[in-house]
Amino acid sequence: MQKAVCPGSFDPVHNGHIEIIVRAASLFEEVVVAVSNNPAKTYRFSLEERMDMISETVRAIQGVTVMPMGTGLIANFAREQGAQALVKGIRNATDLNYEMPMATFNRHLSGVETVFLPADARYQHVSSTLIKEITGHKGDITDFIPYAVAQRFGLR
Ligand code: COD
Repeated sequence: MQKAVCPGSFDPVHNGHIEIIVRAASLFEEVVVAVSNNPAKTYRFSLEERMDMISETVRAIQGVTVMPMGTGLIANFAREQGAQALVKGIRNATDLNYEMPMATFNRHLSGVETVFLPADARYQHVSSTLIKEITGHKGDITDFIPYAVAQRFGLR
């Protein structure tokens, strides 16, 4: 297989996401990190900020590019990109239960398979939501976020 899409909100990207992107890049020749921008959702960081933080973090990883997903279906985006797979990180049973029906619908809609990668044990508890909450209370989460994200939070 040649090309995969790693989709997400990445609000902000954290080391759990990055670890999945690195592993996807070791499996596929090309990896497109697709950054969603759902108008119905409120993001802490703008699409441009989220893309900048990821781009800065992954720029040394060969074969990885960062693109806006647009507001449509990820299945259409993946097919337009000529991707063979979507790659998703799975932290626990809740993630799996949430992702399984989407994987089946996405395959039905586009023929694109979903590849689940188990989250690394170091990051199984990490989510963008908790990163924002802890940072809001001045907690130290610098072990779990890339340098570019720490800078945006004013931690570096
Ligand atoms: N370790 C490993 N993986 C992780 C971790 C972690 N600590 N944290 C999150 N992940 C994984 C998530 O499981 C997910 O696979 C990915 O990283 C992105 O996570 P988030 O939280 O940034 O992104 P989400 O869950 O908000 O993104 C959802 C999508 C944008 C992918 C999804 O809603 C989508 O595809 N939307 C487009 C509309 C669509 O096509 N809907 C589906 C219809 S079937």
